[in-house]
Amino acid sequence: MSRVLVVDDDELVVQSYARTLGRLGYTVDTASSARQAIDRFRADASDVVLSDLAMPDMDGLSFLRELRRFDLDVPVVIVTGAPSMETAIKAVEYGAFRYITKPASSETLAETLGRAVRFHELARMRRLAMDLVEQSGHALGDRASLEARFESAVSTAWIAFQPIISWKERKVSGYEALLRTKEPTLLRPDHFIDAAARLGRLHDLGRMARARTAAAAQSAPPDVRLFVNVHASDLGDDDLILPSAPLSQLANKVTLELTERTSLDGAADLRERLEALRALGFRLAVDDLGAGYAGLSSLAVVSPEVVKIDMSLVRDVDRSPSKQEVIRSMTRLAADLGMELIVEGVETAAERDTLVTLGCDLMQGFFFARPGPGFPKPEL
Ligand code: G
Ligand code: MN
Repeated sequence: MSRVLVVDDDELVVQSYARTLGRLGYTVDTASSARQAIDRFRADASDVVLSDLAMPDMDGLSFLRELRRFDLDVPVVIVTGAPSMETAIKAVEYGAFRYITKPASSETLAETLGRAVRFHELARMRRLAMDLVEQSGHALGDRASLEARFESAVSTAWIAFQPIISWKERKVSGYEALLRTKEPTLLRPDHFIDAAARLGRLHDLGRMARARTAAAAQSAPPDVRLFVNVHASDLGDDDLILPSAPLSQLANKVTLELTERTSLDGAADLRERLEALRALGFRLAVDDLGAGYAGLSSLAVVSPEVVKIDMSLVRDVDRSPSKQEVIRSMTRLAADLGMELIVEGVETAAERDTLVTLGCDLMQGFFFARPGPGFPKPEL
């Protein structure tokens, strides 16, 4: 038997729905406020929720949003006296299943709830199927469920550090800070960042990551430099160039990595902002060099102190004369320009040894140490 949770602040309305739905064969739970409904639902999930749109403690849309933190699939049917286009659009965005107007006839309820229950079953199957093929992380979902997953990802976010070593000196030269989360559907950093982008929360994410990096850096070994990734969109965030921001306090230890993967062309007053960052004491790196973005090279615009060679060029470099030639030239050019060069993604001794013969010294990759909590010590 299917379970329906009826939420309305009007006791008479609740009783009337309960009778009708009981006759239709549903097991009915009731709640007289949104808060109570959330508690009920968490204690014992129902198959479908029938909710009033206007309630004193929480409106129907906030209720939907809150509910989605606990359940991404349960269909919610919103009942309202006066529908407006705007609320209808919002309701759909937050994953309302359907919208019905008061007073709802027994036939309408039967038909709507019947479909909702089947939909729920389908949604559960779809999730099951996605888990089977391990794609749930990238599934779009509705906005409310994306928000719920994003919030969970933010609240369980942590910073991993991966050493960058100097091979000549056999010592750690710095650590790259890498954003990680425990939210199972957003484990891949690119999915996490995608979610932020879709929700318009990139700046929030960047601020959080920088603040946590600054906090974690308090326990860094002395004399190591820190490398911090900055998304192209962060360049437009005033927090990045704010002298009182947590990371700005450590600026003279920090190199900001700007990826070559996305274009910097869109960033407003880019040159001024890069100037401001340098004035605070930050150094700048162009990250993922050679990763295939075809637009104007950020090298010319940024004129970085550091370049990081993308791991696609490093992979199997010992067996690819053409990759060797490219890296040899890059190493020479960087030296001529007074830029530091770091090779990323070194996974084998053969890659390391080849890179050394090509003139590389600063290296990073699983071969030395995987990113991890604290400041992992590399194999040297
Ligand atoms: O784009 P960026 O260079 O910031 O990406 C760094 C990412 O590369 C991190 O997520 C890190 O876990 C990953 N990484 C670091 N070292 C290696 C490596 O040796 N091999 C592979 N495949 N990935 C690596
Ligand atoms: Mn990086």
